[in-house]
Amino acid sequence: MKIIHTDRHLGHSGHVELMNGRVVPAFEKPERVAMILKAIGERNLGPLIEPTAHGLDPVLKVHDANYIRFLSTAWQLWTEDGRDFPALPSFWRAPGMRYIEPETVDGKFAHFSFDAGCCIVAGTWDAVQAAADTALTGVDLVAGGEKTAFALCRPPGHHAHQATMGGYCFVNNAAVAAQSFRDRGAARVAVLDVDYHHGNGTQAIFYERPDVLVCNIHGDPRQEFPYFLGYADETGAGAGEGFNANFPLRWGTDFGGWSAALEAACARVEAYAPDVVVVSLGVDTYKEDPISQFKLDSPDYLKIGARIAKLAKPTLFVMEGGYAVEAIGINVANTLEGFLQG
Ligand code: SP5
Ligand code: ZN
Repeated sequence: MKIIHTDRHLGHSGHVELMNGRVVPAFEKPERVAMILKAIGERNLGPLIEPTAHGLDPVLKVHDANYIRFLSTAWQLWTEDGRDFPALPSFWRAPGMRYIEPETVDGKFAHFSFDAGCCIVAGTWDAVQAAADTALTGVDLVAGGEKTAFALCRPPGHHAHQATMGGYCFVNNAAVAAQSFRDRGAARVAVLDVDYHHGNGTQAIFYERPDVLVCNIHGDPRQEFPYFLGYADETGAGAGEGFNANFPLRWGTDFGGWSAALEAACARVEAYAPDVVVVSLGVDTYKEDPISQFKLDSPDYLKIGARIAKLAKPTLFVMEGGYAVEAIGINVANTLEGFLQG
């Protein structure tokens, strides 16, 4: 399987997040990709290819133009204000407040974010664009007839809404890919999100659409980030009613409980009979993940890959989360190897 990768993600580094009330180095860091590349190379899973430039049009099909303008100018706005350190929001909107883009930098950061998980540095926008191009190059390969491909996106994407960043995510790479498959003639696309966290952005983007089925297996929002989306009763709305499926699981869930949810999610995908599957691949379900609470072990990822292969559909893997840097490469490589052997 071809692995799409560029070192342009390296510009998104030296950033920070808030953890338990303190500013700490971000868990979403460049070393994650280095470890994945190392494991993929050791297993000979496939050649690395560079993404090709696709411009912003495919991104603007799932994100608002004002939001993309903000992302592309955020670092400039921040530094024009005399700040020479990484940018973070420290204000947010509450329900009942106005939805109007402020003119000033802190107001814009507040308007376009839902947490302090999206620190912006000088190289962030270039890395974000490169990640979207990485996903879109994966679409080129799979729409062009390859059985599968792995878009090694960084930063990740599944928490990003139409006009909101959060959870380390700026542009929703998996949603951009799903939309691009639609635009290239796929009638039905299924997104299977196996990241530990609910893919709130992907759900929101396609919530009222029947042409993209979104299935999510994740930490129960009663306990876990992003807290305010991901309940089992969110089944889609309007024309999209019945085309969203959530499988929230309690902290401490092991592979027994998790794989039962995967089976149920795969049954939903099979019933939908999609032309193509986009897998939002997070391995933060791993037992040693520093910010997560599931108990999956490295060999379990071989079985996950094999179950996804059993769907027997063209499949694009898009990288999302996973923060246990020592094991992230093994866990991603196991998923891909399980798929290739399955
Ligand atoms: C793409 C992705 O996986 N994004 C995850 C963003 C998670 N951000 C919030 C993490 C909250 C962690 N809480 C840990 C509490 C430990 N005391
Ligand atoms: Zn995650």
